[in-house]
Amino acid sequence: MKCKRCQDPAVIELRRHNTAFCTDCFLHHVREQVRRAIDEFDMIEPGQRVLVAVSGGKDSLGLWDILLDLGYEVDGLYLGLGIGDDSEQGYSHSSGVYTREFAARRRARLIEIDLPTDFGYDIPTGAAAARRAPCSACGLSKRHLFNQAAVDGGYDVVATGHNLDDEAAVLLGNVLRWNVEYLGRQLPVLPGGNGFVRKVKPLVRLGEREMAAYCVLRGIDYIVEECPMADGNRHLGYKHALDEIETGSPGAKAAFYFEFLSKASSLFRPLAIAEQEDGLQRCESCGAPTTGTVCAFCALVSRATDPERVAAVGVRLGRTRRGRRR
Ligand code: Q46
Ligand code: ZN
Repeated sequence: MKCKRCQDPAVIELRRHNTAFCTDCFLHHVREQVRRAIDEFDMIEPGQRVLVAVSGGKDSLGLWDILLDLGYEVDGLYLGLGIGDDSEQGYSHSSGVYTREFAARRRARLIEIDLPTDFGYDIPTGAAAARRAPCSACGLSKRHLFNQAAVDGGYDVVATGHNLDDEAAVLLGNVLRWNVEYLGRQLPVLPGGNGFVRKVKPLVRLGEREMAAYCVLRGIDYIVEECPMADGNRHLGYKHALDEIETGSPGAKAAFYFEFLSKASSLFRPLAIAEQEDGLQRCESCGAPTTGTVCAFCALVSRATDPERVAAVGVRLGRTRRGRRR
């Protein structure tokens, strides 16, 4: 198999694009897909400061690498979730190590926030104490803290490593339940304003396999292990279902997502806007925009760190210390 661009031996075949590339042409293709996504959806203006949310995985580290190579002023933000035990193999511990190694290698600036140290809870215990699903408590913590860090640091844009597979899976989940507010907000760019920093997803034109290949070919070490809390997560089931469809019909995933954006997304937009702009005020505890008196994050922290709730969770899970049984 030859590279369709330069005729050298190919290292990867991309059935969706009906093409194959050698290493150099593949790296060019990946950067080009990111550049096109940024242009097409007006994600980042020249000279804007970008904060990329990094988890130590292939998507976020790959995105940081690509944005640096495309010449953006981009710093990283790593959020320690306290998932897994404290050993070197523990999930959060090792994802932090991969992230720091990448930042040091690229001489890039990394901002770190650690939930257990800075806010007094970890995701497994805090979510149980607050009676929320782990991914719900985790998503809420990430959304709030990424936004807050961007506001505090004077960044114009927060970039996340959501790829085409992620976005198509979320879309499938939202369509299966006709979650119209979520459908109205499922965009590659969420505009800023009202205390929210602009959010962008520059990897929407790239799939998981492309990002994994990018990292391998660029020599970027990343955490391969899935988050242990993802077990049984509906999102993973939707991904597998879409992978099956894609195998028989290459390009189906991209068509599903991009045709939604061009043909249907605007129909749901008014519902989402109404929800976001209705009665926003400042959280009386942290100052973040919220529809109540206290924002959802501050409410989560107060429940997740409530000594009685945490003790009850410890007894229920038979825990002797943080994350021991995970
Ligand atoms: S990190 Fe957090 Fe994910 Fe783990 S707890 Fe769920 S949401 S699965 S991207
Ligand atoms: Zn708050």
